Amino acid sequence: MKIAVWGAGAIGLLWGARLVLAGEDVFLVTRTRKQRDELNRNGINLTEPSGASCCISVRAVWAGEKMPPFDLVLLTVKQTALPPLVPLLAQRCRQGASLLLMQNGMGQEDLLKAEAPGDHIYRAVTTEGALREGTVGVIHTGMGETHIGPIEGGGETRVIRWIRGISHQGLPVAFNSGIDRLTWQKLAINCVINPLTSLFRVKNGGLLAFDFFPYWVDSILEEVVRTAEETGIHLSREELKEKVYHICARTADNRSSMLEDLSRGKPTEISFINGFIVRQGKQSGVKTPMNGLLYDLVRTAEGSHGEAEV
Ligand code: KPL
Repeated sequence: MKIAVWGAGAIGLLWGARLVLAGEDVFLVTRTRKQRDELNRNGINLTEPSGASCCISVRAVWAGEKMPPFDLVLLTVKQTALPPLVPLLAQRCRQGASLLLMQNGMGQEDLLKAEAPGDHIYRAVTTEGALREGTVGVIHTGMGETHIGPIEGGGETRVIRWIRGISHQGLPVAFNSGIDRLTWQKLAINCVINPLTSLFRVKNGGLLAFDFFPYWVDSILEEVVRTAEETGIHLSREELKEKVYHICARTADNRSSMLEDLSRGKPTEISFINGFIVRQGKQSGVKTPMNGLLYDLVRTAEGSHGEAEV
């Protein structure tokens, strides 16, 4: 199976390295020629959670150049980078290829379904920590697990057999037929941590010190739970609340991806996180004032780049 890891950020580099080590036929697709050249010259510099590091040779191609047709594409680019990629993906994939979405947030599946109707779409939800270092380096900051499942049911497929195969080779992945519920749970966590850390310019653990935090957690999660319910997904607010506190504590020293984006003047994924809840709420008649407020505030902050962190 010819595999592409499309997007060589932290998760892309981590998965590119792992798949090469597992002996898979994999290409890393980069946004820039510079990163392609460096990867082809130096490989991926992977630092394990133990601190040990090694260099892994990879084949990298630039998104705009000729490449072999792929059977499976791991999409590790941000949601914001996806729309212009969709026509390219259609050209670079074999008919009936599989796409594996590895981003935060929800909302781009419809675009992919419309533009690549024959393709099978899977989603991954990961609890692994990875931090990009320079152009070709990635630090694996925390072990975790990645659950993968189809976004629309279906029987046994080549990709499902592949997931089982790589999990037997020691890669921390598991097939999960209920990936929708896990995706909503991850979305709920991102709806709380990402906008609040970026608006208050604190690391994930910093949120725990704010008096207002419990109130915000309850109100944001309540809206997410009610919105999810309308799509047939049952979530428990109490369980989500526990997860939010647990992640804030476990990743206390991390800057959320949205805080990173905002500080660097890059577009954030807010439209696919709180913005997704607002859109879903409008469709189903659920009021979402807290998520709406956070969406508006982050959109406003996107206009003013690079302020100092508190
Ligand atoms: O997924 C994350 C992100 O930063 O996007 C969390 C869970 C908040 C960890 O930082």
